Amino acid sequence: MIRACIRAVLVAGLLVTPVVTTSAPAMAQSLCNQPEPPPSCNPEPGPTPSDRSPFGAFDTLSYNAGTASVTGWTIDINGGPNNVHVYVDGQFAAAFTADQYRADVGQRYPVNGPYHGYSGSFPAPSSSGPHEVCVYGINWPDGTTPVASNYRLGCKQYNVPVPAPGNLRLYAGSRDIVIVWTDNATDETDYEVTVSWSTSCGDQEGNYPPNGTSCGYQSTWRTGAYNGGDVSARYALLPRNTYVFVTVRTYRGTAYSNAVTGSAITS
Ligand SMILES: [Ca+2]
Repeated sequence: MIRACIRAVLVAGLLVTPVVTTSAPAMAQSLCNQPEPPPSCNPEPGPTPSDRSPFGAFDTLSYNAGTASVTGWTIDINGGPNNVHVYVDGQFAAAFTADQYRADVGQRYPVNGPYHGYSGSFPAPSSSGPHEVCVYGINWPDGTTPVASNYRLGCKQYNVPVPAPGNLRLYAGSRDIVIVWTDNATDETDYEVTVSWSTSCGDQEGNYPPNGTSCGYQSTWRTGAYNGGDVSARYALLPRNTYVFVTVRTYRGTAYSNAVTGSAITS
């Protein structure tokens, strides 16, 4: 009876064996599950993670006529000199190597020394309005993983003022005034014109000097955008012999230029 059972197990084993031996990955995995797995199951660990992001500062930004300049410093403790990348309004603009002498950095970080400064100039947008400049310290890797990220040293803004109208000219008639200026802007939304004067209350057509209480009147309107040259506007229905004050400003997006002003007297 026992021998019959053993024979039955052996037969079952013979039947099962071909199935097991064709499953190589299962065999390899099982080797690593042993109490003392072979060396191939335990590869040498990699180097200890030690890469660090750079640090530093974005010290100054200047802008003049389509050229921006930046200065600052950055240190990567893993080596260097590392680079900085400059972005303007989110677009890559320039790269510089931080290897310039900065006595103050050397005093503050004597282990790293003074040669970590950067400075440089690059073309920058000249359209009127604010522009944002951001500087990133680029990581100097030390070969370990995870690789440290770059570091934003800072962001600053420069503003290109909206160009004011040029060469304001006023031509007053008896009841009207013609206003002429030069279009100095290339990207204006429009111009704002204000004409103001004073005359006697309730009598805009009265003569100068007005009798009775003086009242102020003002009219403001917007012109369109222009493509250079002289722009002309006219305001009629003014009282005669009246002092008229005129203001013109360029408008773009959310900002006005400085105002140009002038005055004339109707005849
Ligand atoms: Ca690093």
